[in-house]
Amino acid sequence: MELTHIEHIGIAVKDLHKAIDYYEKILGVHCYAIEEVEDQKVKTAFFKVGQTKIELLESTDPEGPVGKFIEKKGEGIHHLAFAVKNIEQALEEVENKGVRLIDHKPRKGAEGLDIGFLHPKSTFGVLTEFCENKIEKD
Ligand code: CMX
Repeated sequence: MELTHIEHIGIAVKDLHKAIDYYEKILGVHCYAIEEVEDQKVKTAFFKVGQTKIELLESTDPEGPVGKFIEKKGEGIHHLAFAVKNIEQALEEVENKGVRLIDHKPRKGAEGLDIGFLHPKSTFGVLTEFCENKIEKD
């Protein structure tokens, strides 16, 4: 398995537009995309800082993963996403080493990436995502 870089850091927020204002007007980074991911029950906003992205996540459903996270823990860092070279192989490899997976097979996430989550109870409390950009490779 090869992790190439930190693809993005996911941050749960209550109000996407207020959070976008902070990143744009105070930190001076440009929001280059807003996208709803229905499957994940979130609306996302993306910023680039070097080759790492910041993904802001506003829940669209209190029963979704981000809605439940905010209810329990409040706003804050929600997950850490690593870019991997081969997501199917990376998920299989960590599972064989005893890590509990949320996704046994990749699914489609924001920006068309293939994504898969590792359970935070198995990863020292950090919800961890693997991402592979198959679009760039086509
Ligand atoms: N980071 C760390 N720990 C987390 C967590 C997070 N983001 N979300 C939940 N947990 C913890 C809970 O606090 C709970 O801990 P305790 O048992 O000590 O209280 C534990 O994980 C299990 O929580 P749960 O109530 O049993 O399960 P949930 O229904 O809250 O689901 C999780 C948790 C991680 C399995 C679920 O959120 C999930 O499947 N996440 C993956 C998908 C996702 O997060 N999508 C949103 C982002 C999409 C995108 O990037 O586009």
